[in-house]
Amino acid sequence: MNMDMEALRAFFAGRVIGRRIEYREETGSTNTEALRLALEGTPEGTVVVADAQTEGRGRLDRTWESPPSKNLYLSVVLRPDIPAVTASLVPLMTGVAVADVLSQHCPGRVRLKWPNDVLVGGKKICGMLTEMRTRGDRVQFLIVGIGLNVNMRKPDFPPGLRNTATSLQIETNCELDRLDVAVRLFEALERWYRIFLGGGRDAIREAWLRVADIVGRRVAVVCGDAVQRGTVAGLDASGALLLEGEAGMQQVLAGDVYIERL
Ligand code: BT5
Repeated sequence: MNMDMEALRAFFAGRVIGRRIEYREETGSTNTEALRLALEGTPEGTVVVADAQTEGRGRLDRTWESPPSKNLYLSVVLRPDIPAVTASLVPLMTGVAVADVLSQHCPGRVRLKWPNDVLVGGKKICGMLTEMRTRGDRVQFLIVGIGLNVNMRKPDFPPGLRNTATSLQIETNCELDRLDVAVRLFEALERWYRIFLGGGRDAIREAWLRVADIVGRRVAVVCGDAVQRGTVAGLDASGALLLEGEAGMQQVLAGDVYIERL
């Protein structure tokens, strides 16, 4: 055991992501737990990992299914010294990092869905929830939450999700070591976070668009009662989706994207 801890510490030496790891057998939400630690001043790169969540959260009060012993539920504390308005690329950066890891298992089948989903074969395998605290107009910290279905089998999903959700186990027919997936995820996040901090915003947008494969497609974006329709032109500098519609170019800041089939 000590040997393992030493090896893990050596692995994370000099890195940001994973420099402190807090493991919980069960927690309400790793994002809530990470928020608590961030308010207490935990260093950047702290990760909260849980085996199970009892109140896993998506956007807009949606639930994230988080049964024990199956998947990865984790939240990373980031403290970039940047204006808050430039933080909107962080969710896209996270998606690109997750896609890097998943592409090792499912090459050519991983797609990013704006703003925060990762799909394999058209089904949702990962959801991300980024939350931010600001101080004045600057970022105080960000909590990047990632829920990744690793060893979930079809019957483990509630019936309503069985046709829309998937896992690495379902896609590859292999049971995977969650720790191994987590370590590769930390590595990918470290790589892309350095690119982000180094000003590589174009690289992030380009990588995101490549994996999303959505430019030129007709989509409907639903946000509450509002629906915006158009052809995807790309992402603007802040990571907002650009739609070419009848009224010209529109910027989409929030919503769920549906590809319209002709
Ligand atoms: C998300 O929200 O996709 C963000 C999910 C973030 C979860 C992580 S887990 C670690 C951290 N701690 C938290 O409390 N949250 C983060 P959204 O785009 O609103 O999608 C939510 C929808 O995805 C639900 O309404 C379901 O339709 C679907 N869903 C729920 N659980 C799922 C699962 N395990 N796999 C696939 N789809 C799921």
